[in-house]
Amino acid sequence: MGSKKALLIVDVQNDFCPGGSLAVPEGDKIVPVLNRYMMIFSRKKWPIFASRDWHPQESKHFKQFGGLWPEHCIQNTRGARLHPDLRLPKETIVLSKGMDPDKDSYSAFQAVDSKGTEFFKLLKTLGIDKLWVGGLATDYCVKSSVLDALKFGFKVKLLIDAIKGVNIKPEDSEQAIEEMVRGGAEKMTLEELSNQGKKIEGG
Ligand code: VGL
Ligand code: ZN
Repeated sequence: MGSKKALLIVDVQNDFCPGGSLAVPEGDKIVPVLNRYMMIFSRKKWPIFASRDWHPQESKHFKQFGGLWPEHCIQNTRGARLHPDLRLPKETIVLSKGMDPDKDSYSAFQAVDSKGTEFFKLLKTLGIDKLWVGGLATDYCVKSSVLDALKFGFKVKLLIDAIKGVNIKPEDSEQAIEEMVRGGAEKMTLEELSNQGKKIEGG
């Protein structure tokens, strides 16, 4: 039995990058790194998923309506668009989440594709058992997606050169990484990958 991997890029959207309404410090710095991971997956014809936060104008997720956050990633706005420098291969499957005005949906496992099919179902249909995860933000949507993936039995490589956190408290991202690793995620970087050479097939 072969094992199959997929890449999950979490919420690399304008509003989470410098200049956006909920900017993650240096959020855009991970874009070129993610582009390299995408090249690897694309060449191997391994699936690539890109999730996006996709909120209605009014949502309990926003401060204005009792939630935690300034308005961000409102459907069909510039802020909600995936970062323009992200070189998504045309086969990339875009997932949307956060459409329910009554819920905070941080995990990509709460996201659906353009036909409304849930991420978990898509992974099962494709026979995926390993996920490589990068994106924004380490301490929210990346963490939540990774912990869900582990809970559902996927092996996870956390791409620590391709994540950035909000850090409401300065230690939030470090703690999030520890929590993911404790849950079974393995840390990975592009550099390690190139040192390993061919081992990527098995990894
Ligand atoms: C996120 C805060 C609010 C995220 C989404 O993508 O990490 N963070 N909504
Ligand atoms: Zn949000």
